[in-house]
Amino acid sequence: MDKEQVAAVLVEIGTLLELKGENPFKTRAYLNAARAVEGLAEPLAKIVAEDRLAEIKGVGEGLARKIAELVTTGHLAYYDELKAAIPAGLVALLDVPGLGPKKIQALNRELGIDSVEKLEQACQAGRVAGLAGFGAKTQANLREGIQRRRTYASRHLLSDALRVAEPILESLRAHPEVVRCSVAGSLRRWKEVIGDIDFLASSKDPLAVIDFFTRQPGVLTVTAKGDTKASVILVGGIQSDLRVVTDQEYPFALMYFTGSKEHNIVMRQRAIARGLRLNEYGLFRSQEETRDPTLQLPCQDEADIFDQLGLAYVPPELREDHGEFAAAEQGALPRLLEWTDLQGALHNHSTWSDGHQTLPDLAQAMAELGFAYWAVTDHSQASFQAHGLDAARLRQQLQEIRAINRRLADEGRDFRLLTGCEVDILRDRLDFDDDLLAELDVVVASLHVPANNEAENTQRLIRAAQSRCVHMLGHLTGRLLLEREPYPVNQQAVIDACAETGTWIELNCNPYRFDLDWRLWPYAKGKGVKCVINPDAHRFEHAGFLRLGAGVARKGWLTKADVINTLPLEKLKKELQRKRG
Ligand code: DGT
Ligand code: CA
Ligand code: CA
Ligand code: ZN
Repeated sequence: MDKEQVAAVLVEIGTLLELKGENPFKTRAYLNAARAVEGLAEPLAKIVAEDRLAEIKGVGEGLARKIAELVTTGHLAYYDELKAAIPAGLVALLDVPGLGPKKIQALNRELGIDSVEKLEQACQAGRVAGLAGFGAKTQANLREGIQRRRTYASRHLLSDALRVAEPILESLRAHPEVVRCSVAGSLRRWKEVIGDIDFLASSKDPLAVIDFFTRQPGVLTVTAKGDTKASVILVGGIQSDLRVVTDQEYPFALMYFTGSKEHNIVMRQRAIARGLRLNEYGLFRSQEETRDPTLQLPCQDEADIFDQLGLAYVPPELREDHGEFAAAEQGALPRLLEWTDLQGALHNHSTWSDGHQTLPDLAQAMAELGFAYWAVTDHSQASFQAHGLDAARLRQQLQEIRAINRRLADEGRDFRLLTGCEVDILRDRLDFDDDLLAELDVVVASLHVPANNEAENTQRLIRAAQSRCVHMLGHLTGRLLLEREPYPVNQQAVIDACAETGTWIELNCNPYRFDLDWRLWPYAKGKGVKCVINPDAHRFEHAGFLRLGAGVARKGWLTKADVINTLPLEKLKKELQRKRG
């Protein structure tokens, strides 16, 4: 286990202990240790190997032993026993938004609630509202949270699915009996939310490959194991299938299992219209369903199949039956953005607000990653919970950034930090005056405290777009995938206003956001609105979100020319002046 995973288990133990009603000091020890582990600069495995865990502040001998067990075996007996000792229903209640250990204890003590089902019934009967510390509003929120969890439980963020899928894919590809191997399904199509992970491999020895798959480190449970197919549950509770086919069938199976279903249906119809049959086994010269190899049209890869059906190769991200057929028929598919086209990012945070890295550390790390620029856009004063900056602090920050840039210039480095801020869109104005905003290289305007009213939110965003100081709108709908619905807003109207005012729209590529949604980018692009792919980074690692965001941009049909942060620094600076000039 790496440090993030270990820290997650420690946090979980702390929560379980609290749920059990243990002494708060003991609980807090686990949370502190989790934070210490997460903040380690060295790899955890190295510290364990050198037996130096107990040297970490906040980690005593007992905790050191537990961490070592987690790192070396991936399991912890103490944790398993603790989980087993607490009724599963109580643990499940932790997943209900708004419920922590204290509230769960109260519900259990006062109303005998020990499961999500019982909580839902109690809410329906109105018995929760009467409890001290709950009230009618909390009761309504709990009900809603339970319903939302139910629909989301079997769905996962793209980033979580990739994190478990990629090592398995790599390992399958290295297996000597595997000829070709890929992910398929929604993951290959780069959907923002994934149901299950589909793997496809070709091999002469399917049994060996299937056996190997079921023994991968990420596999928690094997739910089915046959001659050509296996199903497992992976870490994080994600379901996954592997299918193994012959190498001749591989392109057809890959196309079929990549989907989407809607895309597949049109493909099949196109085949039928040509007197052919397309299925997961092949493309056949036949008027009816068949698997007869003598009728097979030879295809080496997916491109050959598209070609047989009169289409240019359609990248997996576009296979949603959202216009790809018309474009592929006319050879008019765009050449999609590549994530290596990105030169930097224009919405990021530092320790000056709620980010985890200092400005010098950011400059150093982002330059090393090969970026040309990195804008620091910390929160403005209204976002006090995120330590937003007031005007005086922001001006101080500008001084520091300029000093860092002077040093970079002296050292002959090409990389630059850009000054900026993520300014809050308030009810009737922006959180900073135009004078101050005009001093900044980059201004992102975001709505962090929306109204419960579509017209008002839409109006506020449009007004922000009309400001000459605002370069782009940040995370337009405020959604958090699988957690929080978008606030009510007329996105089309806001896009139209951005088109009129020359304002860019962010594609926030935090994996919870991917906001603006890929479904709306073709509309925005049609209106001439430019995209900025922003990680909204609060930590070094978040630079990696750019790769995810580029995939989402591809899914939105965007090319290099549609995305502002593909520009080199000098051209970017010119674009940043355009609205102001
Ligand atoms: P997911 O897993 O819900 O995120 O979405 P997918 O697209 O990965 O769907 P999944 O895993 O059920 O199936 C993988 C692919 O297999 C799907 O994208 C298209 C193909 N497929 C599955 N069932 C059908 C079907 O009934 N008809 C057609 N034409 N294709 C199907
Ligand atoms: Ca799937
Ligand atoms: Ca599947
Ligand atoms: Zn924000």
